[in-house]
Amino acid sequence: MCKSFSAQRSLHASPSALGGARAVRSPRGARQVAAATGQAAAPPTTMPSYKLYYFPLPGRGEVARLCCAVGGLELEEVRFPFDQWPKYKAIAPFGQCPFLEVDGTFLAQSAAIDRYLAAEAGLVPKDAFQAALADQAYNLCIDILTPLFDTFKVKDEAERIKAREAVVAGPLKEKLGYAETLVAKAGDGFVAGPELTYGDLHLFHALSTIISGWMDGVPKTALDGFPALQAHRNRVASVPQVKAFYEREDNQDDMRQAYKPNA
Ligand SMILES: N[C@@H](CCC(=O)N[C@@H](CS)C(=O)NCC(=O)O)C(=O)O
Repeated sequence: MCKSFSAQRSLHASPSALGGARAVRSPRGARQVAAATGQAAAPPTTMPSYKLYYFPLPGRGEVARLCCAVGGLELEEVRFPFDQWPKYKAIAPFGQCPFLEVDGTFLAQSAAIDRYLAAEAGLVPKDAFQAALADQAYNLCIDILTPLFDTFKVKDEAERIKAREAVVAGPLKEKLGYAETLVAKAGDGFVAGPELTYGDLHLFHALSTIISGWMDGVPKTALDGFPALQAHRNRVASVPQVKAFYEREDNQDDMRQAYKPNA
C-alpha cells in the first residue's frame, strides 16, 4: 500500500538492541487526555518503553503515533525509508510493518498495536459498550482504507487509477455514508460519546488520508457531501495535542498538510 516519500528522513537510522528498562512515569498522558477530553487522570504507574517501526508516511503507523501524542506517552520511532525495508522485514514478527517493541518484546498487527497504545493512553473507554463503539468506528475505518490500500498492488499506473476511481464511486462512497450517519448522530461529540477515543483517531486519519491527494485517482474533494465527517475531522485536528503533533518538524511532509484543521 505504501508509496514513497521523497524527502523523508529516518529518525533513528539503526535499530537498537532489544530490551529496555521499565521506568516509573508521571501520569502525563492521562492528564493531557483529561485536558483534551474531560476524562479523569490516572494515578502514577510503571510504564514500558515503546518503540514503533514503520515507514515515515502516516499509513498504518499513524494511529499509534497519535495515541501516544494525545496520551502523552513517550514513543521512540524508527521511521525507515523504503529501501531499508528488507533489513526491518527480517526482524518484523509477521514480516510486515508497523511493529512495536515494548520493553524488548515485539508486537505486530496495527489494530493490536493501536488498541494497546490507546489503552495505555486512556483512549479506550472503560465502559465495555462504549469501548465497542470505539472499536466499531476503528474497524469501519479498516473497511474504508483497505480497498484503497489494495490498489497499490496494481502495477500498471493507468489500471491503478482506474481501480481507485472504482473504489471511490463504489465501496468508499458506501462506507463513508455509514460513517457520516454515525458521526452525525454524535453531534458535537465523538464516536463513542463525549470523549475522544482511538476510534476517532482512526477516523480522523482515514479521512485525512483520503483528502491528502496521496493516491492518484482519489480526489481531494472525496469528502464533499459528507458534512458531518468534515466537521469531525476538523474537531479531531483541532484537539491541542493532535494539532501540536502536525506542527512538529518531522511531520511537515506534503501528505500531512491534509491532517491539519480546515485542510
Ligand atoms: N494487517 C497488517 C497489514 C500490514 C501491512 O500490510 N503492512 C505493509 C505496509 S503498510 C507492509 O508491511 N508491506 C511490506 C511487506 O508486506 O513486505 C497490519 O494491519 O499491520
